[in-house]
Amino acid sequence: MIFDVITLFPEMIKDYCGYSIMKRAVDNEIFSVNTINPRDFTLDKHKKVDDTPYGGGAGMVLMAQPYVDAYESIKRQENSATIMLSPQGEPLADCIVNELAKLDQIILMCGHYEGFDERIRDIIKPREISLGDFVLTGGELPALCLIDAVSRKINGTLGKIESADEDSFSNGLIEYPHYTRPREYRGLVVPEVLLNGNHKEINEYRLRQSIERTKTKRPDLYKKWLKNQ
Ligand code: 4GX
Repeated sequence: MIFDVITLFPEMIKDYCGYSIMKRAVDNEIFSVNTINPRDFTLDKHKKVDDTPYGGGAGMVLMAQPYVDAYESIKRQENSATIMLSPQGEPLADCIVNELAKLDQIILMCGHYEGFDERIRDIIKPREISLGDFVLTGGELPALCLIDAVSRKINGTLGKIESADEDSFSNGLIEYPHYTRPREYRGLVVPEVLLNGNHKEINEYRLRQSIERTKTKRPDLYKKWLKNQ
């Protein structure tokens, strides 16, 4: 898998991918993360990437030419998708993440300011994905969230112990409570069932906890889960 990120702030992308599980997977060549900076494709001496909006109004708009040229410089793999991160997109969810994890290449378009000259959308025709109904200052964080979520579904990114099969959402439920040493902390004790080594009982306990928690914390997910039983 190759992630190609079109961004005016490549360091934001590179830095995040240099830690923890992401770093290990990149080092092991499970996937790679490249950045393409539209500023490198400007044609004027001031390297201008944005301009004031036609029709007036606040903020700046990203110019079409540097962005489209940056996009067209990317070598396309056969099995690829181009995604624009924007509050106008479809909300990201586990099923979309699974679908994206099957691709060989994901091109991510990060915007800043008021967004893109509409002709960038007209020409590139990206799929638009949103992280949720709130507004950020730029597309880099949502792009990183998408890379992070997709990369952990790729074989080799997670070790056996971190396995994605036991994630929340893989079974439509949120996670059961976790505990580690010590057995007692500030008078709070670890549930007895987790200490007895009976894995059938432990699994039953965990499933019951997952169901209970989903019911109270995420009634929307619980309804969907019930339907699928
Ligand atoms: N989930 N933003 C993108 C600039 C922009 C505006 C319009 C394209 C069209 C966001 C989100 C998000 C803020 C990233 C505006 N780009 N992205 N940016 N929520 O709020 O994905």
